[in-house]
Amino acid sequence: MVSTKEPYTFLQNTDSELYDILMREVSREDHTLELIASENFVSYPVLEMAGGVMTNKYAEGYPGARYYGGCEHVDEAENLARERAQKLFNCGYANVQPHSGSQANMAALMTFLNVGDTIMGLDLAHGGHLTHGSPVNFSGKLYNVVSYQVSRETGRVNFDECRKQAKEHKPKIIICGGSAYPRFIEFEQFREIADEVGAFLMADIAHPAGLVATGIHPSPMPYCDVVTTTTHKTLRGPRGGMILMDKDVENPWGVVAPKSGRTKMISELLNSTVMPGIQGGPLMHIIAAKAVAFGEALKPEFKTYAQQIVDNAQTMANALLEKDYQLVSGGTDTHVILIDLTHKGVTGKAAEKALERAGITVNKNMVPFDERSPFVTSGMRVGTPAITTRGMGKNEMNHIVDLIDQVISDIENDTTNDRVKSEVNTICDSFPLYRELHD
Ligand code: DSN
Repeated sequence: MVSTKEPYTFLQNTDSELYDILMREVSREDHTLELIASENFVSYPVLEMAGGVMTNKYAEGYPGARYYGGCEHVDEAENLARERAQKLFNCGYANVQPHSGSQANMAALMTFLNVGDTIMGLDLAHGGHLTHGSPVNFSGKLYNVVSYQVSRETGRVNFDECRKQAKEHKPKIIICGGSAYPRFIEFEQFREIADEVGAFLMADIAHPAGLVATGIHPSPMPYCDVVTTTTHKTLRGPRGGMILMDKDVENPWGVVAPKSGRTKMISELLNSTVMPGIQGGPLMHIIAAKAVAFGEALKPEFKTYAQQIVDNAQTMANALLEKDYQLVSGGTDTHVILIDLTHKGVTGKAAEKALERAGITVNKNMVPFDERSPFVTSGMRVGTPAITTRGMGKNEMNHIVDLIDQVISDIENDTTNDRVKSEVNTICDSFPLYRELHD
């Protein structure tokens, strides 16, 4: 268990090789500026629960109906996680067992669809996600995929085209949301299209979940049949996934309970797709850590924090625009900024590498209509959850953009890189992270 008084003593005494690796990672996280939009730093309580003894427990099934004995305390934890998730998102159903966002998406799709059905999702290169129909993912292999895109002019979803595609291809489900879409997800507009073609609507709010929970981003609940998310991005919980529904209703596919002949609720089908459908034993230490994180997110100060994430992203976006960077959609409503580096003459790959040498972690990212491969890309994605968690604000955002610009404008110059690295260290020292774990 992690103790902040004598951290990792057992590991240190028994496996110095792994202890050293862990300490190097603690130090890396502390001494770099983490701008990967999907990453964040959990609190000590979440870290303690995630590193706790519930990792030992097998608990296939759901609270009150497990396949193993001794589940009374993990049941308490999972019930709290579900209750807190429902409160946080103001909804009637939560399944907190998916190991990841991809598992949550797989369970939702496998519940609502048959193999071979048509799905519509945002093109990966336009900000979507692998599980929204990429040919290299289960979603692209099991289903017939029609991808919608953003408009070249606005960088926002092209709803005219999306509607035309939906009318032509009659998808059974439309997925909205993605991993590099800087704007609010337009749930209401997607709902209209879904209704026009008789499709289900699924929202993947993995990225803005913390902003949704605090009311900063619109809620998908009134519009979507099913909602999936991760728990570790803006929501600041442990790495994991979750499935939500506004209201539980009877399934429309005529699935009945074998003994009673009663029509099953969609929640029952979702639950059984997660387990035993695609997962076995739930990660009870992570589910309990999700409960801790949801408890934190229910506190009023989490709203202040979530607003600061967005304020920081907007400060950063404005500073980038002032330095003549092109931003997809011209800015951001959220924690994500997608930068098109084409006219700077730098690839995403080169920018990511140079910035990493300078202690700034970002990821290369395709931009809409990108002519480069996903391994090179013309863009990079930056995000503010992690640096906001460290307590950074407006001054630091402007300073960080200045540092990014110095590196990108002089990408081959090691001296520039070294100078930036030393400024990064100074910033990190002013906003220490997990220092008790390695000092
Ligand atoms: N890998 C996540 C991201 O970076 O957005 C999505 O799964």
